[in-house]
Amino acid sequence: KRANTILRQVYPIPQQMIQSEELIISRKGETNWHQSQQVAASTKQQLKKLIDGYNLEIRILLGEEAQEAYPKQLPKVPESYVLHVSKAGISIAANDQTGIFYAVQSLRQLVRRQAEELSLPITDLTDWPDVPFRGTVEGFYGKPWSHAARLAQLDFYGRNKLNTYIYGPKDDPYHGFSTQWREPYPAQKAVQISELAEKARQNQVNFVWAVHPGRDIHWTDNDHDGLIDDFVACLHKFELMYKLGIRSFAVFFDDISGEGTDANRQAELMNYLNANFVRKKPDVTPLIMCPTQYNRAWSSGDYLTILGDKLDQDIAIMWTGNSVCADITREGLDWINRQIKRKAFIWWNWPVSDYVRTRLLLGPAYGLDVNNKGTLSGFVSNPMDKPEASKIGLFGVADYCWNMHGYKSQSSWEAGIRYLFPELWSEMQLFAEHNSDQGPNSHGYRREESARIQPYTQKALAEWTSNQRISGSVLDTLSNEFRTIAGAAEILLTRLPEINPALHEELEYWLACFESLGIAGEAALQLGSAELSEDQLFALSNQVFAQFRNMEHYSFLQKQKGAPDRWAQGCVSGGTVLMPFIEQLFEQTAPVQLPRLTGQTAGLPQKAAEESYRFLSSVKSLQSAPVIREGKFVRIQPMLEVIKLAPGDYIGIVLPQGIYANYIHLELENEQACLLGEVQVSSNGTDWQKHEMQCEGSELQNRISVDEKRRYVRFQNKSDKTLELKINRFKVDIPEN
Ligand code: LOG
Repeated sequence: KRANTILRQVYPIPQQMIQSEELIISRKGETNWHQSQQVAASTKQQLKKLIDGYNLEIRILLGEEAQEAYPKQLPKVPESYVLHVSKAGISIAANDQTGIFYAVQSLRQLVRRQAEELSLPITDLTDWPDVPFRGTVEGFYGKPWSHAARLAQLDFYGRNKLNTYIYGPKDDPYHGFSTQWREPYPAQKAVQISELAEKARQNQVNFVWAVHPGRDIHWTDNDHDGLIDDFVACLHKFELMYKLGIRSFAVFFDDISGEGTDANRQAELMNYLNANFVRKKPDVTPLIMCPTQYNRAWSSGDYLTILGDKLDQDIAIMWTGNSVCADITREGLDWINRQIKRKAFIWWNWPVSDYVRTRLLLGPAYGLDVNNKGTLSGFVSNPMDKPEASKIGLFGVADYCWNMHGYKSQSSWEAGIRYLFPELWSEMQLFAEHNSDQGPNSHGYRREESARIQPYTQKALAEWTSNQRISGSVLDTLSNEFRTIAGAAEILLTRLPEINPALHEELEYWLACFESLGIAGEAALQLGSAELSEDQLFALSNQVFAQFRNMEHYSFLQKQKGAPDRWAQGCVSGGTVLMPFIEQLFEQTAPVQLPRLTGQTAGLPQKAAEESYRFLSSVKSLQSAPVIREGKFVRIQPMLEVIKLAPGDYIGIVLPQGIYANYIHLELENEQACLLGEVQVSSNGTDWQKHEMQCEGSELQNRISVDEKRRYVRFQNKSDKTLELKINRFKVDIPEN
């Protein structure tokens, strides 16, 4: 038996595929179509574009006829298909329209079209998905995707065999995370939603519209008609969305506190919608809900088991894993499935970056157990607010969900980049490789970054420390890397505006930083290397300083772009390995080299002693939350989720030696924050004093004299109950310089 040589790979990697020699089909003659049943017009159109006009037989078998033709080969599961290419022609067989559509997506990757001939390998392909519902949940905080971006996503999903798009951007008021969930969409938005629903249909994608009522929901009956008003309001909103063409629905209860979090009531609402809406409309797919306790770290009491027992069996329950942002393990799935008495529907919080907005998450999708098949009902990924850049990660998600045992994160990532950026793949791959980690964050979720080069950066620093010299091979490797980075960034900045303007718009300042990083890195390495004249020293150190100032400037521009979003942040490129490397190298080489120059001082602008501003909390799970200094403001990076402070628990900020607070401003999104807790200050971190605040709703603020020398500021729960709140703002002002 000959080994199965794959002439052309197909993504997502098929379950079973055998290929032999290449077949050449000439243009002379005509295409003979045989089909048993009506194939969806949009699918047929795509197929025609691929093969029409070439001399071949094409046979399409759907439903029963497909089973009759391939009784053993075609799996009896939705979306499966058989694609057979032989000298006699092409046969496609599937149980349903989606299967036919997917066969066409695979065929597209097999054919090479030339003017006079078509070439494709002789192929025997049998395929089916490991996860029934696969796709994305637009569920992040921050600027929602644009209409054009969503249309492009839906085409991308179709091509990559993703069948689910859940619409739930936190910042769409009509989705409802504000209080407008009951209201209909304005006319223009409504038209766009209809367009998206239609685009989704053409791509065999379920467009799931989600409502987020829990921040302002009342389980009461004001009309005393025996019906809870907000149950009716929710059903009414679904009816409106149905009229716009939506056939799949979800209800989200994440990141809320108070009345809305009651598991019994949530289950009653879901079952009500199921009975009075979903089951009454034959063309509506089963409901999905996102619970309030949506991850294991936050689960407590009987919340999950109440849902498990009470929620109708055909309603899916979403789950982010062992914590908010986490790998998806088999052990974790087995645990939650026992609680909810059904297979969890995974909401994977990657590559979402709303909690680390200076970073890009462009690396491979990994941390997904290949033995999860059969234990989950769906898998959707929450992406970045950058739709084009998110496709890198989503390509991997599609591949994993389709065929877990065939999934290899690294090769899938590389294939995805080649598929997405055929003309610029090597530059994009380099950029992605160095822009993949979240950096320190409150969820403690991290990804590999610059793993290929890190051994060299470590070696360089170690060598410099021990003998103030970096060996030739290490130096060459690193110099070459930084030079390639600067070159790649320049190419991307020049060519993307034409090749992929949407991606350019998303990434321009990160790319600009990447170029500066490359130039700074090369200069810093030279500074630490050979015998240099004073002129050379001067030029090189100036170069490093200049590039760091550039990066600060790009970061500032990126931040402006995000305005007026109060969470707007700048940008960092290579923030985990490359930036720290340049900083450390410079810090070590500068004291040795620079004293030869008069008037030069060490210390890079961006460094600005960030580490010395610290977060302070008695809550263990929060302790990795970053504190950021920007000019005269020092603030805790806003947290998106509801946090729980037990009696006596606190959160706060520590300032560095010799820097004292002169203003305190908190916004804790809990009307009772001021009543139930207090702001305290300290000079030594041990003796605390209450500081009077002016309170207005959930906002607390007041001045504090620098003469009091307060380096420590915290908010403590003084009540005897757990206090739920959100840190929308926790800011301490310090004197400017
Ligand atoms: C939110 C989500 C957000 C994500 C990452 C869920 C179910 N809800 O902590 O909207 O994008 O985490 O920040 C969440 O994950 N809250």
